[in-house]
Amino acid sequence: MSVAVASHTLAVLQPLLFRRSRLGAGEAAPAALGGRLVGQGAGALHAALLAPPGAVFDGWASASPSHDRRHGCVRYTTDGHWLHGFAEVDDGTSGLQEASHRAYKDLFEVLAASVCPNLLRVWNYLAAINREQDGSERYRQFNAGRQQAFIEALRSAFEGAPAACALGMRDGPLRVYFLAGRQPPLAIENPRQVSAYCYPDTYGPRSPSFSRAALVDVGGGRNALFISGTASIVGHTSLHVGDVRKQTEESLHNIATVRRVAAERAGVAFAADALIYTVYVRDPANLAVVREVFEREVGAGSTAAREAVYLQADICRAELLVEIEAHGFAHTGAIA
Ligand code: 3EB
Repeated sequence: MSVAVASHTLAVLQPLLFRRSRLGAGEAAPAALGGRLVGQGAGALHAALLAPPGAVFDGWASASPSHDRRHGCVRYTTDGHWLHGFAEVDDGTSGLQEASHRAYKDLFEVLAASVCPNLLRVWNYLAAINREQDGSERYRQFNAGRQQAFIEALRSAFEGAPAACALGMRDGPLRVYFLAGRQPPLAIENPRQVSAYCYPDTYGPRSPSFSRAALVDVGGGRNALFISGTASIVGHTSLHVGDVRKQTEESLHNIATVRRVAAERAGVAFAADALIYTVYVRDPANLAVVREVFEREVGAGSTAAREAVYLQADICRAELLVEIEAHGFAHTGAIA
């Protein structure tokens, strides 16, 4: 094959594929880029899987061959069209601010040296997110290190930041999973909420660096919508303190608003019942109520209800009892 043909082939975006698999189902993802394991197994998140039983792997893939690489604290896989990886840092010695700075510094170095420099979606997991340590809450320390790394790498920590989530695990190192691509995503904000990167400093001296959602051309005439972790926050205030039912309803109202804004931008609907959800529940005793409200919203018999994953995790504000993230695909032309 001539070089000209090879480079022409590379110019066509290889479609990004996603599969949520129950472990043991025996399905092999094609040319897997990597993903997130929850439940049992080596490398699984340090969080209890409340439902379904067993283990679940959220895997990203494309049809082209990929290569595993390492850089600093980052392990990643890329096929030249998409890049998935994770940074892992034990914050025990350095402290969490330094750990999150290092995770993001290393992952930005990976992206800067790749043909996939654009961060689309980030999943942040850290132990004891609400614990006070050395005079400040660990989530605030995480935010400080993250924002500093964004700014040093000349990345937007504000408008145009990737979609993200940040959850508290029972223990373990800081782990930051990330998905990147060749083209920048279109950042989506929620008109019911103050953008997280504009939160007042009562929530911490350095604001969180994420957008409410990201819309991405994933090839094959499809767009992906990545909806960030979404909680019971209106404006910048936590609502329904102590009421898990209302918090779940408010979170889903926020997700519906983000879906509507994304649909306007993409010119195509992202139906609630067609998304893939992860539901983070602080207190496992609240699972039944959260699930009831969630299934009522997305439809009891829907694929979304059947495929949803419920994890026990701490949310980044101590008063928040539930957080929901989602992503999905829609067939469409280019993003308007
Ligand atoms: C919020 O809306 C809830 O720090 O990356 C949601 C999604 C939240 C992402 C992050 C935090 C993050 O502020 C918490």
